[in-house]
Amino acid sequence: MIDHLPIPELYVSYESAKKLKLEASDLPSWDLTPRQICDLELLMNGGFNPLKGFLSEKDYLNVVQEMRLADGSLWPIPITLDVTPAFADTIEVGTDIALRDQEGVILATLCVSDNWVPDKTLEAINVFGADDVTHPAVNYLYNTAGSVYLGGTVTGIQQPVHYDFRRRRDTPNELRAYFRKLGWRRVVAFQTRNPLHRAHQELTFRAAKEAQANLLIHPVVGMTKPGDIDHFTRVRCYESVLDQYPSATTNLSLLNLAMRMAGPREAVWHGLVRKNFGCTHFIVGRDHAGPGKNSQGEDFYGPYDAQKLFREHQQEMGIEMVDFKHMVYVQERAQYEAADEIEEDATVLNISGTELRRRLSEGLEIPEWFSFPEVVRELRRSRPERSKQGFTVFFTGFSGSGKSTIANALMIKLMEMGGRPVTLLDGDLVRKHLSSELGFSKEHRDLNIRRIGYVASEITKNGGIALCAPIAPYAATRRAVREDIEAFGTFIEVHVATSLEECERRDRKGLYKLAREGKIKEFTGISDPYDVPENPEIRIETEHADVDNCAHQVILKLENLGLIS
Ligand code: PPS
Repeated sequence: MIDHLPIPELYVSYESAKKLKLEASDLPSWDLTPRQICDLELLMNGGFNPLKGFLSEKDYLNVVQEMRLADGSLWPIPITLDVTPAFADTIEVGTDIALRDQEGVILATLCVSDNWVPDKTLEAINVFGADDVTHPAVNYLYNTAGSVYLGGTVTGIQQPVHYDFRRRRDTPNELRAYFRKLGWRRVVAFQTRNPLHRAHQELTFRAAKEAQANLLIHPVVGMTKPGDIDHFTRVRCYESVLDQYPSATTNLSLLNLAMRMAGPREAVWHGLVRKNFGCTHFIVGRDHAGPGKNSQGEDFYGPYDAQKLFREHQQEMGIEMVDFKHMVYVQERAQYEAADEIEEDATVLNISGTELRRRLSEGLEIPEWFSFPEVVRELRRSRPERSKQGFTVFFTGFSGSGKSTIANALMIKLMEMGGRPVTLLDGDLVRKHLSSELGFSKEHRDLNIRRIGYVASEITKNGGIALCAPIAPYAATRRAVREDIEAFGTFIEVHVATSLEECERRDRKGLYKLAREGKIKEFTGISDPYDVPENPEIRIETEHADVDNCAHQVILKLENLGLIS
């Protein structure tokens, strides 16, 4: 039965918030990252109950090692405030800091009780099951998160502002009140980060029927797996599917959670959060919140590990698991049925996620038995076929390797073809127009490349072609740029693999000579490192081909990927 009592929130009253906001403007302040904003919202509104703030070191270690807070309460995912060492150095334990959103609005204060350097390897292995950066959360942990954590209790001033789908966003107490008002006594929640197709509609409908419960479609709109369909598109898809359910049985509410893709631990976390939102049942599927393959090409988690861990804890959690029925389309009977209930000789039709993406990107038919026409229409609107999508070609290589020359030739060829705007972000030009204050330290190079990545991602998002040609010596930074771009379109890394000896022999700008004489410091290849790309989409050997041929190799790859026709 639903627990209709309100869940504790961390907000202070309206009057106190006004006063606190004024006082907080003098405090040291931390600008929250997008992930931290998601975490803070769920801390403040009770979605992460019983947490009262960002984890202390003691709670963190317990969560990492035992999946429990220091007081023994079940909690599988560390909710931590990661900051830079420079910021952490200025913060004394016992002081308050202001937590601001990305526009500088103060959302909360944090009374700092802990300031420590975490053992990230321990966190990666225990929480995510692998010290492998192909796992998106492990990659985030090592390459995005700050190296110091601050812990302490949070005092909530105001909710993060959302301008989109406002009527579909509910706090735990708002949803609890909604269930109470409608007299819903049993509610089964469906977690998703993908659009709903007919199979999902069938399984959620059946799950609700089996549990004799109402249905809450509770998609994540905070952060999901890099490369997922954006939440704007997904929510329009969900809304169009709602009237497929018997009227007044089903509700759609958006959850501003930042997923970690932590499989079994994540399933338990999702369950605890849904319990806070007033649900009595939770659907757990095959490979729930699985991040895909690891660097060895194997799945990170077993397909039913999440169900197993959830089942072990469901009593304690107070929310019951409904296992996901794998629904398949049976052609003879023109309907969806549970895969384990159909006879062997039935003709089963299926379209995998990969096949769906292929059909969308190539503009091919998506049959009505698979999805709803409104959903397909929305997907096509936001994901035009590949030859109309934006993309980025990212050249990397030593100074003088030929990056700019090949990128220029490629730009001309693409402009000759027409159809999409082309922008060249050449290393030298970027340093003149965007990064004129930067030098060549690791920090400055990273900043320079992240700026290029940001501009390229905007161009890609808006359907253009970005050609980037910096040295970009660090693999981790190139990888971060790839992620930024792949959220919107294709990223093609081109390693211009001219050897250092050849670049130095050419020495077109006379810089190698100066670097050898020690007159230029931190010079890539001479006195500064270059991580050779391990798996670029293209590797070009310029010593055996002329510029036209090098640019043509890229054109062939773009054709091969369906990006140009
Ligand atoms: S980075 O590392 O990607 O930020 O470098 P990038 O912005 O592409 O470098 C642009 C050009 O700066 C010249 N230059 C140096 N390169 C490497 N190391 C040092 N210390 C250095 N100082 C100046 C170099 O000619 C780069 O141009 P390209 O086009 O690569 O020859």
